[in-house]
Amino acid sequence: MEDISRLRNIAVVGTHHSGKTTLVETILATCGAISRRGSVADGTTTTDFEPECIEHLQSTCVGFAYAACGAVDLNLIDCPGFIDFFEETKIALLAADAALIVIEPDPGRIGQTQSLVDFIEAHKLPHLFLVNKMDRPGADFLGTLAALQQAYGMHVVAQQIPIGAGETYRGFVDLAENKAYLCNECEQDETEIPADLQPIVSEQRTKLLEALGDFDDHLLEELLDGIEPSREEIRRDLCEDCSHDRIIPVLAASGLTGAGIRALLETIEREFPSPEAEPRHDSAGRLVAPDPHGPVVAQVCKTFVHPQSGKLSVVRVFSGTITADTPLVDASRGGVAVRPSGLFRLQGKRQDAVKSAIAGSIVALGRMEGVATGDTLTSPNANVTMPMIEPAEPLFALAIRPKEKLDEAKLSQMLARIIDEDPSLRVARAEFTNELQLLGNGEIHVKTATERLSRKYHLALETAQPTIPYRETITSSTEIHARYKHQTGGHGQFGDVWLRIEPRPRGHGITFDEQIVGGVVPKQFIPAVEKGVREALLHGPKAGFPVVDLHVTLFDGAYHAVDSSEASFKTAAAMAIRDGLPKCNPVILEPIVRLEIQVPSAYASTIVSQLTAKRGQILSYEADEQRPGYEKIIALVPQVELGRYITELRTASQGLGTFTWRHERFEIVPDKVAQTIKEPAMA
Ligand SMILES: Nc1nc2c(ncn2[C@@H]2O[C@H](COP(=O)(O)OP(=O)(O)OP(=O)(O)O)[C@@H](O)[C@H]2O)c(=O)[nH]1
Ligand SMILES: [Mg+2]
Repeated sequence: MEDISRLRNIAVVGTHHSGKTTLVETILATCGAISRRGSVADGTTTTDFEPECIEHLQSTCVGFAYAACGAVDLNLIDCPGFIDFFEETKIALLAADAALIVIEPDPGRIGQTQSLVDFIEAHKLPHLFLVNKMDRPGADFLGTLAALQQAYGMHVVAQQIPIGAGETYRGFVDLAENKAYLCNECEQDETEIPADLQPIVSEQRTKLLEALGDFDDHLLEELLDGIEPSREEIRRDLCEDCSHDRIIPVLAASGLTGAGIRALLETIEREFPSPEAEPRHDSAGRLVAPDPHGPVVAQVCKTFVHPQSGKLSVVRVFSGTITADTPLVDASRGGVAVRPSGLFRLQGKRQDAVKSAIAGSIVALGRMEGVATGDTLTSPNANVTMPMIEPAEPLFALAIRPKEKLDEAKLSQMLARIIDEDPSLRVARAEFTNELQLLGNGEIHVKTATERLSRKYHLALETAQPTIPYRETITSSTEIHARYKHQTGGHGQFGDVWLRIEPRPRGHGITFDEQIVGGVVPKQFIPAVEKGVREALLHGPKAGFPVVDLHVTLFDGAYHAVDSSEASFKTAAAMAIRDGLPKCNPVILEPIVRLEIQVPSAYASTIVSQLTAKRGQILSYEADEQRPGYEKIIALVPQVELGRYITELRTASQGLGTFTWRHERFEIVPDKVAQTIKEPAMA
C-alpha cells in the first residue's frame, strides 16, 4: 500500500508556453519513470498526448503523470497555460496540494500570472515560482524576480541565483546552503561561488534570511546578533514556511537542458507538503481527515471520454481507500451507487492498473458512466460533498451544425460527452435565433472542442460566427389599401383591406386591432387578416429581417358575397403590409449588449478606446470595488462588434481582462452600417 506521507500532488501551472509539459517530461525522465524523453515539437511528450495538443503544439487539457523521486511519490498534473483553458487548470489545482508555477525568464510577462496566482493564493495552496528557460537568449532572472516581488510581495524570495544566462547558463548558487553547483544536464556538481556573483548572492541571501526571520523569532535574533543561522535551521524554516504558504521561493532551471531540475526535485521533496499537512474541508466546512481507514471521500477532477471504452474519471482521494470492491456512491447525484471497472494510475495516456488508492492519492476510475467532473464519490451514507468552483460564464460562442444530416438526438449525445470531458463548455439555443451554439471560455477553447468532437465521433461539423438577430421596424405611419381579386371561372378570390400601420416604442412588439364599421369586412375574415399581417412581417423591406414594434389597424375594406374567403383576405393583408412598410421609413435594428468588463487599471484606457471604436457607449468607468488594481467598465455595444471580443480584450490586457454580458435592447443601425448588412439566408 502507498504511504500517504510520501505523496506529493503537484499542479504544474504557469503562463502559456513557459515549458510546463517539457519540464514534466524532463522530471519523468530524470526520475526514471519513462525511458525516453519526448518533445513537444515531435508530439511525443507523455502529458500532451491528445491529438489536439500535438497538432497545436500546446496543452489543451490537463495531463497526469507520476514518478517515484527520492523519498517521495510525485503525482504531477500538467496544466494548460493558455488562458482559454484556465477553468480546467482551476479544477486541477483543487486536486493538488501545491502548485509549481513555471514562468518565462522575462519580467514583462509576470502580469500574465495574476489571475492564476490570485486563485492559488485564495485557496492557500503552497507554491513556488520556477523561472524556466534560463538557457534562452536574454533570460533575465533578477529582473523577473524583482517583477514577481513587485506583483506578489516581499515574501517571494530567491532560493537560488543562476550562474550565467542564455548560452552561458550553467548552474546555480543555493542560497540556503550558500553553495554553488554546476549542472550537466540533470546532474549537478559543487563548485566555487563565482566571484562576480558574490555581491548579489549576499544581498539575496540576506533577503531570504530576513523573510524567514519574519516567521521565526530565534532566527531573527541570530540575524540581529550577527550570528550565522545553521544550515539545518534555514532548511527547516524554508520547509515550514513554504509548505504553509508563508514564503514563496523562486528557483531557476531549464526544463529543456535539465539544468536545475535535480535541485527543483529536492526542493519539491523537502518543501512541498504531503496530503496530510493541510486537511481539506467539505462543502459544509467540516474537516475531511486524510485517513486511509476512514470513509471514502473522493472528487472527480478530470473526465476523459473514450468513444469505445467509455469514461475514465480521475479522482483525488481525500479520505479512505478505494479498491475495485469498495462500495461507492455519487454524493453529488443523490447518492446513486457507482462501481469502477478498474483503478489506474495515469502516465499520460497509459493506464497502469493498481489495486487500491489511499487518501491523498490521485487515481483514474474506469467506466464511471453518469459521473461528472466535480462530483464527490463517497462511501454510502457518508453524506459529504467537496466544494467545486462555480462554472464560469461563457465568453465565446460558435454556431454549429453537422455537415451531414444527422439527427439532433445523436448530435446532442456527442455534445454531452464533450461537455463531460470539459464542463466549462456549454451548449445552448441562442436567444432570438434559436441557433445551436457551442460556448466556452475563448475562441481556441471552443474551436478545439469542435475539433475533438469531429475526431472522436467522426463527425464533420460546420461552424460559423453566431447569427446576429437583426430586426426591422418603421419610423413613421401610413394608411394603405390592397385588393386581391382573382377570377379564374367558377369560384373566384376577393379580399379588400385598408390598413393603418404605426410605429410602437422599442420592445413593445406587434399589435393588431380592427375598427371595422358596418361589417365591410365580415367578422369571420378578420383573424385571416391578422394572420396575413403577421406572416408578412416575418420578412422586412430593408433586408428581410423580422419586423417588430408596430401597430396595425384594419379600419376599412370590402368583400364579395361569393368570392371572399379567409385565404383571399390573408393575401390582401400581406399585400398591404408589403406595399405599406416601405412608405413608413423602415430601419434595421441591431441587438445591443450590456458589457461589464473587469480589467487591470493599466489597460483600462486602451479598452475604453477599443469600445468606442466599436460604436460602444460607456455607461460607467470606475475602480472595481471587488478587485483592487482593477477597473470596472460598463458599456453598451452592438452585438455584431463582439464576436471575438474576448480574444481582443485578452490581447490588450495580458490575458487578464474578462467580462460578463447580457442582451440589453435593440437599437436602430446607423445608415452607413446598415448598408453592409446582408440579407439572411432564407430558412
Ligand atoms: N529554450 C528553452 N525552450 C523551452 C524550454 N522548455 C520548453 N521550451 C520550448 O517552449 C515551447 C513550449 O513548451 P511546452 O513544454 O509545450 O510549454 P507549456 O508551458 O507546456 O505550454 P502550454 O501547456 O501550451 O502552456 C516549446 O517549443 C519548447 O520546446 C526551456 O527550458 N528552454
Ligand atoms: Mg503544456
